[in-house]
This record gives sequence, structure tokens and C-alpha cells, in this order.
Amino acid sequence: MKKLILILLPLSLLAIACSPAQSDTQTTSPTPTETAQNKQESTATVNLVSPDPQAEIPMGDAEMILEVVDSNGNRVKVENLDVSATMPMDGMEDMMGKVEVTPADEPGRFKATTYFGMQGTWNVVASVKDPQYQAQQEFTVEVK
Ligand SMILES: [Cu+2]
Repeated sequence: MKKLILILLPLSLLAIACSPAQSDTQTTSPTPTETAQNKQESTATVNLVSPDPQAEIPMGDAEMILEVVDSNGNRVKVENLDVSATMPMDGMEDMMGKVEVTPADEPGRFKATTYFGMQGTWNVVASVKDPQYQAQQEFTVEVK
């Protein structure tokens, strides 16, 4: 459903990260020009760029822009971002909105489209899936 085709940096880190079996395109040797950073897993932050959480978000189709930044506030390109939208319901299971995530124009930014099918408070959780960065952020949006 959310297959993101991103340029995978030929990081040697990928080899030791516990990720599912990669395709054979992975075997390309790293280019010498690439500045391979032997970083540990770093903590990143996910920001909701739009819509403004203070603004009224109408029921129905919605588009969110999310971005991933490192501890210095610089946007970082990550492999994947998982986004879920749920609404806690009294005495029932959470209501779930289907979320489709695609990379946005700029590196480190993602577009998440969903459908808020009910008025009220929705919880949007964004999780970074990347061998180098870790982040999980929760936002609440009020759907009118
Ligand atoms: Cu609901």
C-alpha cells in the first residue's frame, strides 16, 4: 500500500540494521564520493508542517505534510515514514483512517493523505522507519 521508492544511500549501516531482506539492487558498491557517516542511530523529530493544528480541519479528505528533522533542526532524508490516524471511541475499538504516505517535493518531507470520517479528536502518529534515525511523534487534530 505504501511502497516508497527512495534513493537508498549505499550505507554500510544497512547491512547490519535488522531490516527485511532487501532486493539485489542493494549490492551496488558505495561510491567514494559519498560521505559515509558512521553514526549511531540518532533521534529525530517529526513535525506537522500542515495543516496548522490550531486551524479548523474539516471532516473528509485531508492532506498532511510532515517533515523529519534531526536534533539540530535540520531536515533529514529518511527511508520511510509510517503514519496512522485513529480516533478513540467510547466503548468501541479505535476508528482508523487509511493513510497513504508519499515523499513530498523536498527531502525529509512526506505527504500523508487520509480521510477523517468523523468529527472530533483524531490521533495522528508518525514513525520514522530508517536505519539511522528513530522517531515517533503523536499529534492530535480537531476535526470539525
Ligand atoms: Cu469516531
